[in-house]
Amino acid sequence: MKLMNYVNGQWRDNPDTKFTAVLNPANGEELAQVPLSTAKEVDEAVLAAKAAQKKWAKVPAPKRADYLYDIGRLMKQKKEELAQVLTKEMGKVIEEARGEVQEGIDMAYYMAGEGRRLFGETTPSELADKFAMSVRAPIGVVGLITPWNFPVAIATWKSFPAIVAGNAFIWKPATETPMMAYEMAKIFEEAGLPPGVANIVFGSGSEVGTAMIEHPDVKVISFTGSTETGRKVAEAGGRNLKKISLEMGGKNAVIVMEDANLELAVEGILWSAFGTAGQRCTACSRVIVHKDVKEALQNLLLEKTSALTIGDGLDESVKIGPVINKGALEKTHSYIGIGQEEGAALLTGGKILEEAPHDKGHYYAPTIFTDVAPDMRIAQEEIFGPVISIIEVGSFEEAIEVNNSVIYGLSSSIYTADVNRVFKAQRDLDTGIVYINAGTTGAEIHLPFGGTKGTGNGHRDSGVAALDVFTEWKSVYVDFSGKLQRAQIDNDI
Ligand code: UN1
Repeated sequence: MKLMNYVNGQWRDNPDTKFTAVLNPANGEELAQVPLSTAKEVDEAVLAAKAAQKKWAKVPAPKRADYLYDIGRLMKQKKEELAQVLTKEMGKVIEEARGEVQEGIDMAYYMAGEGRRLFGETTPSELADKFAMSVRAPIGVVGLITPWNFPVAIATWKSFPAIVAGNAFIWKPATETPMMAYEMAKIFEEAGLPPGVANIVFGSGSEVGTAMIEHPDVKVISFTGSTETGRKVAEAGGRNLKKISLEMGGKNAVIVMEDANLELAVEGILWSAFGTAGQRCTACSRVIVHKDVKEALQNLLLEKTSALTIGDGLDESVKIGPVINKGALEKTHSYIGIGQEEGAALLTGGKILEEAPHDKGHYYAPTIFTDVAPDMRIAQEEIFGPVISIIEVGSFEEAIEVNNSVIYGLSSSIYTADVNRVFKAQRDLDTGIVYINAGTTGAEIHLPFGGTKGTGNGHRDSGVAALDVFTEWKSVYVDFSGKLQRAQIDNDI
């Protein structure tokens, strides 16, 4: 199957376009061919989006939201079909794929509700017979660049607020996972979204992404991906005076204090560390444990890890799917040598699974390092694979300090029974998301999603905060005095 761009409500192909194969990471099977579009296709999409946006901005927000209710309903109807495609192209296990599609459905209904709110503010004027208010205005054409690890959910975090706020968008999905975008384009079409409001241009970041960032008519770039790429997006976007919203890496930790429920903590760690084969920006990759319970926690972790089944995510009994591609496999594996050289002890895993039934896909054994020092590379750098580092600490204060000692600040978690520690932790953990007695993953769509430090640049996806990315404040003054009233001058009442 050859995928086509979706521009101005049409499926477009170009005889000169080159393609690349989309491969199932579980078995290497070719699923589709994805176009590698060029700046020309981006220009065409922006032109269509610009024309469509002018009309779309005039559609009342509750009516714009009606399309999102339809999109949500269609996603719900096709939930299983979408989840199957998602597992095939991305590799995550089917249960998680269903969860991800559900995240998109939730976002559709949540943002549809915003169509009847999109609250602004009324403010007293300093002058008599004058009315002042601030309203949220659409921005125009916006560019969305999304990653392969959450090909549908993250796209909905960005595209749905963009739609309800009255913008038109160009979406560049990751070339590894274009099929979910293709499915979403079909849903946009079926929901009758006016042509040009939603446009999808497939291709690489260096070609399509760059063309979007450089285009003068694209006013916002909302990007999720690595910190390294995000920095380039910010630099190019800055030069072009764009609003840039970045969601990037993480080095998330679970803290386990001596008063924690260890069984519960282990379940949370395994789910957050090895779910999605560790390929979430929220994945747990450090376990910071109090010395009194380190041994017990380690033993439990080892026992439960050995029971995890690894394989094709379409098999309902499988708990860990493949990593996305060979590059990811190699990058993950390179950290084993790095960790060992630094003096960490490998407790389990540390290998690429190469024998049947794992020989055709990209499978990595869930890996646990212990005796890790907080400043080792394995405890500082984002690996984005199923690897955790256990770090021992002697106190609550030290645990917080170690948690905050990385350049990232996305998610953190603490297991403790002490209510004072709970409140101190939620205040002092320097991350955009904090969990108490739960792992580092599982953010809900109606709360802001994002992080501090090297994880972001102050913006948030999802939640009501997403509207701040896709709207601009407009302050409106209505003078009904019938005479010239001068602010700051005629105000001595
Ligand atoms: C990501 O990690 O890239 O909070 C997104 C979570 C999911 C979203 C993760 N709801 O783990």
